[in-house]
Amino acid sequence: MSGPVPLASGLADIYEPQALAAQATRWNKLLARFQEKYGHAASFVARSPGRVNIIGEHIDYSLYSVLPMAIAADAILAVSAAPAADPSSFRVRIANYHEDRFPSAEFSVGADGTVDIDATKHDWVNYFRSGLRGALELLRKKRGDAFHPCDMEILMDGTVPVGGGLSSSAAFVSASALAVMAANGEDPVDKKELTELAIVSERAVGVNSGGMDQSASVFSEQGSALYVSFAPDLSARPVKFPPTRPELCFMVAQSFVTSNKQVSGPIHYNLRVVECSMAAAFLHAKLNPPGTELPTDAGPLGVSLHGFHDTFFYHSGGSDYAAAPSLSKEEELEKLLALARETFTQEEGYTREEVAAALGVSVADLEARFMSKLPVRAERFRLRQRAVHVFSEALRVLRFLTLLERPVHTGASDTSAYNAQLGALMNETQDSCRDAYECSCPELDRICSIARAAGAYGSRLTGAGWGGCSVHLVPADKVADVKAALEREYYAGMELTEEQRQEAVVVSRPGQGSALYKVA
Ligand code: NG1
Ligand code: MG
Repeated sequence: MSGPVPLASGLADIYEPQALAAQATRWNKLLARFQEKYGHAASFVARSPGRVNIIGEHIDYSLYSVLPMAIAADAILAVSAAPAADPSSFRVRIANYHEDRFPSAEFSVGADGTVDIDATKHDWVNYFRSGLRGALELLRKKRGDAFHPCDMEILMDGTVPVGGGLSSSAAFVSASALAVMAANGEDPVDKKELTELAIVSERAVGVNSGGMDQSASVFSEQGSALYVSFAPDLSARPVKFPPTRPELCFMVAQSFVTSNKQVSGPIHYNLRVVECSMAAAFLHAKLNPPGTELPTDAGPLGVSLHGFHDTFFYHSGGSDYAAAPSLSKEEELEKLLALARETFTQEEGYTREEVAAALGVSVADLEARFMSKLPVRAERFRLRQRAVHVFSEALRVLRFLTLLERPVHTGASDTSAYNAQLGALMNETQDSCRDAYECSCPELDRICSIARAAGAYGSRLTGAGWGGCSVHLVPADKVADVKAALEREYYAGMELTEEQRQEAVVVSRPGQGSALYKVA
């Protein structure tokens, strides 16, 4: 990331022209409140946005590529920093613009530099603490033991709805880490380092997540979706949607079904992570001679691999399915999909005993390996469905990308057929999420069918699911119809606040990723 950009010129690069005036007011209010609160001006603002995932659901933690985009809603942190007053510690004062909902906090971090986080308590400041912890670890690694962090004063404002599936958490953690790095003189901030630390940091407060949200929040460029890859290394590249007729819009619709990963995580999300890891080990055992070591810690970012990818492409010895260099990624995935269908014959799932037997280990070993870090309550593990979802979803991402990068419609006056192909892939994702991965819910299913009937090419849940948000690929001339249909057939019967009604359905354009803005 290049150095901070001046505030005034910076805002026009982030927000759409029609939102600019309101956003300038919001930023100015934040800075004025900062001055009022702390008695001096902020020196910079760290910003990171939320995201919506276009395609590639629940495959980031299996290290398959995904295609999200940043949205305009964001977390902004006004910051000032000064050399620590106490030579053996440093102090943080943090407040939220919406103080009534998010109370202020003040804490010191001692000489050992340990930032305590109590993940069992719901506290908005935890997200800052996790970004702080990650940034400090990185800075200490880069600068050695002599590094002494500054005192910091912070005022935060977030516009990403909390718990709404648009990654308010990744926006806040990434903006926090960026703020801490900048406050301690890191200039420029390396986007890859920032993303990697935000991914690891967020695990301290949430679930055992993949890295899609943080990548989208940090790396995105305005006007482009982001193709994010996790293996063999984290990388991201912007991908533009080609011009189409009719023009394409993304609509994001809330279900207002709350999916609180911190409450239901042990049941839902973390169980999926465990099921994917077990499916990978199961397939690995089938593909390799007995006694072949299961891959451990093969994932990026120094944490354990939870998914499939490395199992086959880096570790499988001599099997038909091992990556032959001549196979394209699509061909590899097609083979894996066929293998999963042929291997996992039990629709009803597998018991611990059955999985242990297939792996040639005891149930105690199985539990120690897969279930000791994360609480798991399931009796049966639906390995067939999870594996089929992951491989087919990874394929859909590649197909979607191919469509975007090699559009077949050049010169056509009407690209409806092309648009519909993109939409069909999103619809298949929704079917797979509903039936195979079981991460949808009746409300999300309903929203998708209402939107499709009103003219959306493609409609699906976005993010973890089990509630939260949906994303729709809609021709520009049908945006009003889709909105009206959702209002009439879904939201009308609900009791919503004015704010909720406002943000229930929005048109989102690919937005700008993390950056720093100089105040003076
Ligand atoms: P949400 O719940 O929408 O923030 C989660 C994970 C992602 C990804 C998606 C499913 C976190 C922070 N993020 O997104 O990494 O796995 O689910 O595709 O938990
Ligand atoms: Mg989140």
